[in-house]
Amino acid sequence: MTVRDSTYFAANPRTSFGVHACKSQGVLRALRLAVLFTALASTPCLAEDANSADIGPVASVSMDHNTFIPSEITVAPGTTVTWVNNEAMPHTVVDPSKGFRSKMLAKDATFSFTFTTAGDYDYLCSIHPNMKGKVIVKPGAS
Ligand SMILES: [Cu+2]
Repeated sequence: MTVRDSTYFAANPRTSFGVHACKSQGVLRALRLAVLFTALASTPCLAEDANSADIGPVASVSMDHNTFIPSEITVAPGTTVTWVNNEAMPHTVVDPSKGFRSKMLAKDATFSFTFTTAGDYDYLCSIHPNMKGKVIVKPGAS
């Protein structure tokens, strides 16, 4: 069943996810049911949310007006921080010393990093080096 599903998805990239697969024409009923059950079992449209929910606490930082907002946050170890670019200007999230580095983030793009080790993480946008932020990872922070 898994193999057959994979074949189906590969052959029909436009209908790989979710509801539309169930409505497509010319698909065998058995495959449609298999896709439906697969969708119910794994909820592919929500897969990313489900994964991050397993990791632990979360926090978010916006990028807008060439600024990280808030510019400094304090989180507990294990927190996944997600940066969201809320403007048309592209940005990156780069920590030169501790090693996380996003790709270029267009509007509405996100980058997430899970902070497991306590410490201060200064980061910046490599496109706009004056655009700086800081994540403080501290046990007991919420
Ligand atoms: Cu930038």
